[in-house]
Formats: sequence, structure tokens, C-alpha cells
Amino acid sequence: MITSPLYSPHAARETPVISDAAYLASLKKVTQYYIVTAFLALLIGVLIGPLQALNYGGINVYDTPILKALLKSYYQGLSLHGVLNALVFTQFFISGWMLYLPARDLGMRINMKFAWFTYLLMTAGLLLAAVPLLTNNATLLYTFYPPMEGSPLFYIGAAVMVGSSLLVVGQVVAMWVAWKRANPGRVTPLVAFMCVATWMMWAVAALGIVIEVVFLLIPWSLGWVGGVDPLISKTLFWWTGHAIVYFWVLPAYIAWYAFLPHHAGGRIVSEPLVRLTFVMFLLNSTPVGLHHQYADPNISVAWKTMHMFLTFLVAIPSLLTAFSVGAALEDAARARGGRGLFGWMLRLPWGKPTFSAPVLAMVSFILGGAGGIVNASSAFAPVVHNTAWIPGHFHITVGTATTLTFMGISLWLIPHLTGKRMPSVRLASAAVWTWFVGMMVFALGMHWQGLVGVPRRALVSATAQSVYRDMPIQIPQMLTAISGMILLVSALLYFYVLFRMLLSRRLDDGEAASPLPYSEVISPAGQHLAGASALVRFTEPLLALWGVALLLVLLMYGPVLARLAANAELVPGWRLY
Ligand code: HEM
Ligand SMILES: [Cu+2]
Repeated sequence: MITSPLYSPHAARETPVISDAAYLASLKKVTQYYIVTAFLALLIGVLIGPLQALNYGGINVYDTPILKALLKSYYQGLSLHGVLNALVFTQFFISGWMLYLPARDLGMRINMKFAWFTYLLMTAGLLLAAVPLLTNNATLLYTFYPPMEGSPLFYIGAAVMVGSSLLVVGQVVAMWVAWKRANPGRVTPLVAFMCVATWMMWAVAALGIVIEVVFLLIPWSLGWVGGVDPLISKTLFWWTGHAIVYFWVLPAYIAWYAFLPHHAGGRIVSEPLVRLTFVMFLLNSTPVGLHHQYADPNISVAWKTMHMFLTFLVAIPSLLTAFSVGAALEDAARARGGRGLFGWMLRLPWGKPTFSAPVLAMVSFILGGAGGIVNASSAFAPVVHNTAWIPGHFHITVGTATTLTFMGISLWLIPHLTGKRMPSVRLASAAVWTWFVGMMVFALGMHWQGLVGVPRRALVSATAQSVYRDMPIQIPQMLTAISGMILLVSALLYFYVLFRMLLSRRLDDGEAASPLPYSEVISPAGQHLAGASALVRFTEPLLALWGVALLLVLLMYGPVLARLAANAELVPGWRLY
């Protein structure tokens, strides 16, 4: 069924041909369902954002009749915003993206019944959780810290949703193992490698939240046990909660490494280096979560410090990425006649949204990463902890690095999946640039307010006005309010383009008109392990490396959780909303 294209070491990879048209159509359809569900969640989530930005601009719109009818409180809106954007949008997009890519890259046939079952289960989980969220029975914010208590439906829906992502992990890893069996001695192609490593990382990371929700929160919310230990729950939450940020950015890295050079007209610099980066993330993303808990009692400073240094270590693969994708772009620009130390940048195709979206996302991530090092430092953390600085930070990471990349991907992936066409390059380009500019202004306003001491998660525009009146925050407030309006325009532009594209007529099967944009490679990993470099051979045994990743997490969390469990203090739930 599948034929392998001729191999030349530097040429762009050609997608293995799938001759079973019905199978290919079904694979594309399930991917499209994941992607469209993701963007529907983002649409609702993002529309609430500008209201919150106005709040941080000192303007309270929550007393207007229309909002009073829609939302019980600022916090119900904020819970919807956080859950839909950061948890639902990301997970659905990533599940579609990282199921489709390895299936095409390996040319493997997956069980479509299982793939559809997983999608439906994930959607069922989403709908279960949506009911209490929309009826103000789970206004817990996206971190759902106990003892704040919500409807059991919320926790059950969340468990089903996260559980279904683990089914995707199972399907992708099984597909890869079957490919390895069928192709002994072969090097895993790069895109599949990145996907498998990322899914493995997520499986290790997700354990924390699965244990928290299934064993602590569901029995407690159903009244089967009398109380819950807030600190154990929080520690399990951040076991997942930090690593989830890599689950959000690594799928964007896949686009930056594998496809962005193609959009720029350049080449991937080094496949072995990319593989090393992903292995570092697999090993090092998870055992670092205590940097969210510097202020928490009953966890020793020694453990907190170890997690802090391990966090700094994760900066290395991020820097490797910045430098190697930067080099790929320079390669592209010089090939188009770019000159000078920085002058080459002018030669990049800035007017092409499939290019500008991931590149601007990367620029945003460089700034976000620098702020992240501040957050993770135990010396600086107390200054910024729980201030407006923090949402300032994660809107230029997940809110831009990830979201803008995914928006950019949708502009070529949806044509590829559906055989439709992007309706307007200019409008798409305007959406991308306004998102970037809006988020930069937003980040400036929010980081600035945070440094002055404005708290996050507060209806600052309506409560305790006198506290804020004396603060020097007029300028950053104004910036934040303006950014919200820029972002509203941007979101409207983007969704207009997206829906016009989805609702347009199908022209073909998308295979020829919008192929997967694989890039050429300067230093490929090679096809056969026998002749491959030591780095390629070291990174290939992902199952063993997965085991090491799990071991590292158990080492870094086991003693901490054991001590918390020995001093567990069960408290009853509270409903504050
Ligand atoms: C139109 C664009 C957006 C605007 C104007 C916006 C604005 C805001 C503001 C002002 C806050 C702080 C609220 C507070 O602390 O009280 C916030 C929180 C948050 N935003 Fe956004 N946002 C936008 C898009 C996004 C996107 C795309 C994501 C993720 C993919 C995202 C994820 C979050 C999360 C996770 C929170 C934290 C919620 C919490 O503290 O529980 N936002 N947003
Ligand atoms: Cu973190």
C-alpha cells in the first residue's frame, strides 16, 4: 500500500504515499475534527480576554446588563477563559496535529475506529466539564486548587479529557513500535521522532494530574471521603502543571524545526541536534514543578533548590532551538541574497502569514523564556508571584508562542486536510501581525503592573479602588486596555479567515495543492542506524529514554510526596462562588 520515495540525504522528505484513499480521507477528517473543535474552544475563550484586559485597564465592564446575563462573575469568565484556551484548545489541537503527523511521516496505517473513539471520548469529557463551567458550578479557575470545590462533573470531565489524550499517546507509540519492527536498523524520520518524544513526555507529565483528579478530587467531590489535602493536590497539580507548558510549546517547535525553514525558503540545520533537543525535553521537563511552590510549607528548601536548577537546565534545549531555527532563517535569507549582520532579515517573506506567524511566535517565546527564568529563580519569584506579571508572562508563551504558531499552522494545514483554500493572505497576515503587536503591548502592560504590585486574578477595576489609586499604574493600565482592543480586532480577523476557509468549497484532496511543507536538511540524521552518528544512535531508543524520564520524576517527586503524605491534613471543601 505504501511506497517509499527515493532517498537523497539533503532533499526535503517526501511524504510516503498512501494509496488507500478512503483511509486517507478518514485520517484527514478526524484530524480536522480535532483542529476545528480546538479553534471553537479558542473562539469562546478568547472573546472573554479583552474584558479581562479592560479590567486590568481600570475599566469595569462586568456590571453591564449583557455581561451580567452571561456571566455570574468575573471569576466564572476567568475560569472559562483559562480552561478553554490553555487546556481545551491546546489539547485538542495537539492531539490532532501529533496524531496526523507521525501517521503520515511513517506511512503507517492506524486503526481509524480507535482514533474516532478517542476523539469522541475527549469531546465527551469536554462537554461533561463544560456543563458545570457554564452553569457556575465549577468556578475554580483553570488550576482548580482544593479546598475550593466544584461539581464532580467538572473533575470527571477533566479526567476523561486528559485520559483520552493518553489514548492518543498509546496509539502513536504503538504505531512507532510497529514501524520499528517493520524497519529494523532504520533511523526514525525526524517529524515522527519529535512527535513520539513529545507524547512520551506528556505521558510522564500527565501522571500527576491524573493521580490528583482520579484518586483525590473525584472521591472528595462525590462525598466518598471527608476531605482533601490541599498541599498534596497542589504538588500533584504542578507535577503536570509545569511540564504541560512543554506539551504546549513542543508541538510548536515541531513546526519551527520541520516546516518553518520551508516557508522561509531555507533548510533545517541539523537533524541530530533537533533529536538531542527533544530528548532533553523528554528527560527534563517534568522533574521541575516545585518552582511553582517556593512559598509552600512542608517542602524542604533542598528539594525546591534542586527543582530550580533543573528548571534552569531546561533553558538549554530552548536556547539550542532559538539558535538553530535562527540559523535556518539566516540560511534562507542569504540564499535570497540577504547581506550584512542583520540586513539579511529584510529578505525574509514577512508578508506571508504561514511564515510570519511562527517567526513572530518565536520572537515572543524568546522574551517569554527570559521572563520564565526570572519566575523560576527563588530569589525573584517572591517579587512576581501571583502578580499581573504572571499572566503577562504566559500570554507571550502559551498565548503567543503556541497560539500564534497554531494559527499559522491552520492556514496551511486546513487547506491540506480539506482541499479548500485560504481566502485572503492580506487579512490572515493582518491577523497575525495584530496578534503579535497586541500581545507585546499586553505583556508590557501586565509585566509592568505586576512589578508595581498589582495582583493577578482580581477584579481590580471594581474592588478596593483606593488601594490602586495611589499606585503609579496609569500608563501600564492604559497599555493593557489598548492591547485588549488590538487583540479583539486580531481575533475577529483570524476567525473570519478561518471560518471563510472552512465554509468555502472543496477544490481537491489537498495533497498536491497544499502538501506537508517538509524542509530540506543541511545535516541529516541519515537513514540507517549502522552508519549514523553517535548522537543519532543515542537518541533513537526512545522507549528506554522514556523509562529514564519516569525514573527521574519518581526520584524528584517521590520523597517530597511521601513526606507530604505522612503529614496529610484532610480539610473539607469550600464553595466561594
Ligand atoms: C484576546 C486575547 C487575550 C486577552 C486580551 C487575554 C487577557 C487575559 C487577562 C487580562 C488575564 C488575567 C486575568 C486575571 O488574572 O484576573 C488572562 C488570564 C489568562 N489567560 Fe488570557 N487573554 C487572551 C488570550 C489568551 C490565550 C490565547 C490563552 C492561552 C492559549 C490565554 C490563557 C490565559 C490563562 C491560562 C489565564 C489565567 C487564568 C487564571 O488566572 O486562572 N489567554 N487573560
Ligand atoms: Cu513552571
